Amino acid sequence: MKRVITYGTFDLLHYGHINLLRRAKELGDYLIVALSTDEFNWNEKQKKCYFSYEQRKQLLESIRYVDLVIPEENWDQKRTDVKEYHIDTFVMGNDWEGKFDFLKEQCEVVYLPRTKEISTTKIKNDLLDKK
Ligand code: C2G
Repeated sequence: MKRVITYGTFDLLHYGHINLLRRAKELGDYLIVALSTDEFNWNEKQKKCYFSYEQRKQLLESIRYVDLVIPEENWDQKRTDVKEYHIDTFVMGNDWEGKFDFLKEQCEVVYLPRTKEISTTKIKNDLLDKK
């Protein structure tokens, strides 16, 4: 069984995220999503999520492509995650191109093209403009 992992915040879940998760699952048989915790988002990415970790986890667990959701609590857990979960393929959108090549010693590293026209930031801005 080929095991795939990807990481992210997945706030205001949208079809760009779904496109990523679908393609990630197509690369294997079992997809793990390491979901950024609220603390990690705020402390490390300065992101204030609209949905809490538990709400974002519930949304991800309802997606047919996702087999397991685990917490992403720091930048440095990827090496141990890959080992602990026997990961064959690490996947991220290509806005992260090259950033995680250090994992190539442990597993395949794949960067997939982002879905261009959508982002959580765009959704928030468009809603503000409509006010
Ligand atoms: N994504 C995409 N297309 C979009 C928006 C996002 O393919 N229009 C992808 C991103 O490239 C990423 C995943 O969806 O692979 C999750 O996106 P974010 O929630 O924005 O993740 P990010 O904040 O980049 O966190 O340790 C890695 C970080 O946790 C990644």
